[in-house]
Amino acid sequence: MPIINRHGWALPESAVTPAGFSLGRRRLLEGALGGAVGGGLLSGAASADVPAQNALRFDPGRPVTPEKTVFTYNNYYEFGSQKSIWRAAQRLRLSPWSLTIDGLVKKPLTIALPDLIRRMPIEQRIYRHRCVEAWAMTVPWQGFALSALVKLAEPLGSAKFLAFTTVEQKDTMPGLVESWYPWPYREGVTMAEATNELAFLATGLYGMPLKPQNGGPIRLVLPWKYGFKSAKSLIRISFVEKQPPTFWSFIAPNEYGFWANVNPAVPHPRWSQAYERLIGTNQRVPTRIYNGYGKWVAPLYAGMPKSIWLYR
Ligand SMILES: Nc1nc2c(c(=O)[nH]1)N[C@H]1C(S)=C(S)[C@@H](COP(=O)(O)O)O[C@H]1N2
Ligand SMILES: [Mo]
Repeated sequence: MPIINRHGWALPESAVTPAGFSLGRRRLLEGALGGAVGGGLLSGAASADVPAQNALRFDPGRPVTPEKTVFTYNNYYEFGSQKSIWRAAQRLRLSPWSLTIDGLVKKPLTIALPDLIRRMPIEQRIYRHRCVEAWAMTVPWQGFALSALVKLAEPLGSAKFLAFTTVEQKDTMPGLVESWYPWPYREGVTMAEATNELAFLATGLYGMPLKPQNGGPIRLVLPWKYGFKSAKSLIRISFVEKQPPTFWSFIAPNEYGFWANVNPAVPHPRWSQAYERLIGTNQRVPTRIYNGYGKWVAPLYAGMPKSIWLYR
């Protein structure tokens, strides 16, 4: 993504896109839960109606990208800067895994991932994904609303932002030796963004546990923002008072600012954002403001300039 304008879209245009993709409820829950628990849970984990309702409310309006494509075309700099890091990423240890929730909260917590998943209302969300490099996909996540985790943490009134931290496994992540990068990978959102109903924590993908290359076992998904905001393989979510520093804004603040809302009218300093390329079909389509999610998120930025994604 980064400093050199490297368009990594050399992808075999093999896969046929499955239209009308949908997952059964059992498969969706199994994906989220990593198959770690038995069937007894399936009846109790979430209201059966929620996934169906959200599948309609968040209809991506275009076919889901083939899973092979989503599994093999990735950005995950801890494993290298090529799109083909999926093989290297298989070394990531996904278990045991725990997530720490701390900072300005009434209920700080370090919780094993399977326990967290059991407590959260698991559902499926099919979201458009838009990378700042001007490529896009359509991705069926399983997981839970970030707002459910905020509720669990009971933030204090002084908490204004959430800061996300990605795991650093020095022995499995060759990219960490690139010492000019400010590891660990960090991201952040405002409290209002975190509690917006679109903000999501994914633990599954295509009804399977989230794979390492896609940010397993748990990652952020913010579909109205450029993909770099959606930090992978989270180990910590801290509630803080001040806008937290972020990985990419440290490297290139005028290219990858804190807000990073998808906006076709604001070019990246080195390329246009007016169009995007759908990975898998190669189709070139116009980019939409907030990646087409303005109905949900535009009010969050009322009064801020339309050139918002550059603003720090
Ligand atoms: N920890 C971490 N998270 C990350 C990245 C990364 O390099 N490291 N890349 C980001 C970028 S630029 C994009 S486009 C998405 C890609 O997610 P995907 O590979 O699952 O499509 O992850 C984001 N999250
Ligand atoms: Mo990206």
